Amino acid sequence: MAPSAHLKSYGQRALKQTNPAAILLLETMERKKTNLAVSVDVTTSADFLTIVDAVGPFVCLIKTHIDILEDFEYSLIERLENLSLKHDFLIFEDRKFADIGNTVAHQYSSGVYKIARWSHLTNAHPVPGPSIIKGLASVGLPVGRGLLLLAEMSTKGSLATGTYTEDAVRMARLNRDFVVGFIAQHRMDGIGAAPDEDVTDEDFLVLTPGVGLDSKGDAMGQQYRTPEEVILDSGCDVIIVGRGVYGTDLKATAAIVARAERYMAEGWAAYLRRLV
Ligand code: 5BU
Repeated sequence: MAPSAHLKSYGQRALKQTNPAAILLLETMERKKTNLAVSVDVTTSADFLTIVDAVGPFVCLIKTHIDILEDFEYSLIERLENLSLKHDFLIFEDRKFADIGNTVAHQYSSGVYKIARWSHLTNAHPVPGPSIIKGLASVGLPVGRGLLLLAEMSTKGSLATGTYTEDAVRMARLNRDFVVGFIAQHRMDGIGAAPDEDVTDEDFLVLTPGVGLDSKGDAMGQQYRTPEEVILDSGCDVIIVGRGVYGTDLKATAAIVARAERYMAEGWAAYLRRLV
């Protein structure tokens, strides 16, 4: 049997992908030697841009919740895109779409945020069934975007387990052009496949939130694992870190940079240990 795809380098894996966003992400990870994504969950544009500029050199991806910015103006997007070019990272709006195909297509293309215009990757809950992928793909595929399905969550008591997770993987397999992988806590290769289905070449990206080095969780159900547990033990590809990097003092830029460097180093060391 062929070795599981995640035992190859990010660069080798880029060669086998067809979706432009997946290729860009893997190439960026290889080039910058980082599997760190920072989730910049702050509420003012000034803090947001300062933190993105500070952590930019250390990340492959910046994850946004664009709707939590209190002073959002569309011009922020141009500044974010400039930082993405300056520091060579991709953008992932963690929108967690969850409606019928027609509605999500509007939410993705239009409204205040026009997510498909600037976000290389976005994500969706599989709960509505395959029509959600169809709706989002009608907007995202023509402009080279990629979708991650939420197959598992990091929170205590999450309902996204067992057959729900298996069904998410089956949905992804049927939409390989647009669905590039999962938000999940483990590698998903082969999950839910029929006995006669050949999935040996399958290579879905797994991006994993719930990563922290100095804490096991928060007071609202978040659960943290270390980069080593996520990348080496669970075979995931990207560690997503929010508060572990930006911390509580948003003005302490030097400390934010130091933490980004630490997570980058830990994530990359775990990846090098799993390469065969
Ligand atoms: P934290 O500060 O590292 O806990 O932030 C984690 C981020 O990842 C935050 O933006 C969440 O919305 C996001 N997240 C998560 O924590 N767990 C999940 O299962 C999913 C997203 Br899906």
